[in-house]
Amino acid sequence: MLTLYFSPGACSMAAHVVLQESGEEYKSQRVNFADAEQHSEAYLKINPQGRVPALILDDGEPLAENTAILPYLGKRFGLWPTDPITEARVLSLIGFLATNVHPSVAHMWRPGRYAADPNVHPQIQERGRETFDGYLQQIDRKLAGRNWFSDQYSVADPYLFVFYPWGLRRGYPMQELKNFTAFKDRMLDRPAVQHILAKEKITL
Ligand SMILES: N[C@@H](CCC(=O)N[C@@H](CS)C(=O)NCC(=O)O)C(=O)O
Repeated sequence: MLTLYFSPGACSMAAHVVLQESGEEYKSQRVNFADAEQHSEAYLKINPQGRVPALILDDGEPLAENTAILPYLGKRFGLWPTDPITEARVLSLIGFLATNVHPSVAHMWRPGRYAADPNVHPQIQERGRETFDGYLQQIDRKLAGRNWFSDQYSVADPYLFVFYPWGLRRGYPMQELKNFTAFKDRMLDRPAVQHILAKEKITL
């Protein structure tokens, strides 16, 4: 059975939704950031980067990184395109979220990752905010006239969904992003999304 290590509202929520949608039995294990459990000796054996998500596979071996976990789950549960070009496009979207959008958020909320000197943190945070805001607008444009991030619903959608509450938390006027907001509402219609939001105690 698969086990997901997650933290409420974190990027691990994407894999959590996919596991819930799969209908397959799975376990989920909360990693308590308030107690710095992600840096504990036990958790570092699961993911040496001290981050969630981490997925324990059927053979007991851990798998880290959204860029690996989401395609794996997508292929296992039929939320992944079979056509090579469409697959490349979904990978491109996942890569965009993992390596562009997510780091801009880390600049806002985890400036200590980027500079030891706290005096420069406000500058790093400001740059993160500007960059994140630009990505939110870019995502909104990309969603114009479409239901999902790619042509069909895929694991890229729960991943994209994570960034909507993050935009609210950042204080961006998310309602102004009409296409992203309509996408968020479509996600909220899905029972698995409702279930995981309740389980992780996330309100939108
Ligand atoms: N590249 C990783 C990034 C994972 C990541 O940064 N996770 C955050 C939560 S969204 C985390 O675990 N943060 C804990 C920390 O910074 O101490 C992935 O996409 O899986």
